[in-house]
Amino acid sequence: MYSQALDERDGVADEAVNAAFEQRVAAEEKVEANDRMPAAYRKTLIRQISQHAHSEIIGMQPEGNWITRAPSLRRKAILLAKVQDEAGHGLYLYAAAETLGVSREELVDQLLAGTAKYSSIFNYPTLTWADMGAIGWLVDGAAIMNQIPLCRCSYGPYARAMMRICKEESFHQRQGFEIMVTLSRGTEAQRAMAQDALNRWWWPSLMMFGPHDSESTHSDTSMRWKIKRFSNDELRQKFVDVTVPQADFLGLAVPDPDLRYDDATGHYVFGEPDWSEFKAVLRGEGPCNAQRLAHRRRAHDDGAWVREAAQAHAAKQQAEQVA
Ligand code: BYC
Repeated sequence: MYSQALDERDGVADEAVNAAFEQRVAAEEKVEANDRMPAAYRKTLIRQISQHAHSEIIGMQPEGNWITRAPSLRRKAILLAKVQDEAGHGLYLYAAAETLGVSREELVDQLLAGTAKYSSIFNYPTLTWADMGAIGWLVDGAAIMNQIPLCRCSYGPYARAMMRICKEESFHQRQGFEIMVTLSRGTEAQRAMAQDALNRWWWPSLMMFGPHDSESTHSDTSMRWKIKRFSNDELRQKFVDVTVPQADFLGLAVPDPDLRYDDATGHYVFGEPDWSEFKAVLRGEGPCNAQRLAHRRRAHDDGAWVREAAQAHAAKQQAEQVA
């Protein structure tokens, strides 16, 4: 349980402790679970890691929707493996958050109560098979762009969890791009499906990086503490620079009339995402927010017997060890 005792041990009022911590982080030393740390550092890590864990768990739903309808056995096996990986990522991340003194139950309760955030991207529907391609290519592509720098995060347990996650994400991204290649080289109808998926997922993917730097409440502190290595806008720009040539390769059009390559800077100039839509999704008013939470709550209730059985088994084993 995240407790006041931890805050007190962290010495929020102890300037010497905080100064020593800042120096260690500036020197690129890793912070480990039992180290003293400012309460605000602990709090922001719990916030970010738990939001990330929730995103992985809720992120299973849009793709889970297509497991039974995958167009071949091969595609079904790959999609099943990908969704299982996401469950695993959620578990590593809850475990990393637990090293900070919060319990998984508490975090899961926050998600189920609707008081915790998870990535905006998972509140959009997956309408066609091409969405499996677009999610892998764009959503996992954006995730990798954001998460590779997190492998160098100052908090050791999070950084180590991210290394494993990133290896799997790169497989996810490639499987998505391969679906897009297949569809874009297919029939007219398949090409149209791929274009439609790109049209619907492009802007929500850009929103994954968060608000503009000027609107980002946590960036400055998180960058000073080397939790974040790049700002939201820097990562968004990197993503656009890498992804637009991939869309060209696929022969698909990025749905942005303002998109152009700027020779002078060597970067793409792109239009403005609809931030009012982003804010609405964060308020719980996206197309699928209610559906995603309702499904998660149902799955949690349906799994009650598994948790009870695991606890009974653990108690039995413990009793046997004592005997
Ligand atoms: N959606 O000060 P800011 C995946 C919130 S999983 C919702 O810039 P920060 C995958 C932000 O939390 C993808 N909320 O925040 C899984 C903050 O709210 P609070 C998830 C967002 O933390 C399965 C407020 O807006 N990836 O890839 O410095 C299948 C102000 O923002 C969003 C991660 O979680 C958003 N898009 O930066 C496939 C990576 N953006 O907490 C793929 C780890 C911002 O004050 N997280 N907010 O209430 C991060 O890197 C950072 O937390 C963010 C935001 C870049 C997301």
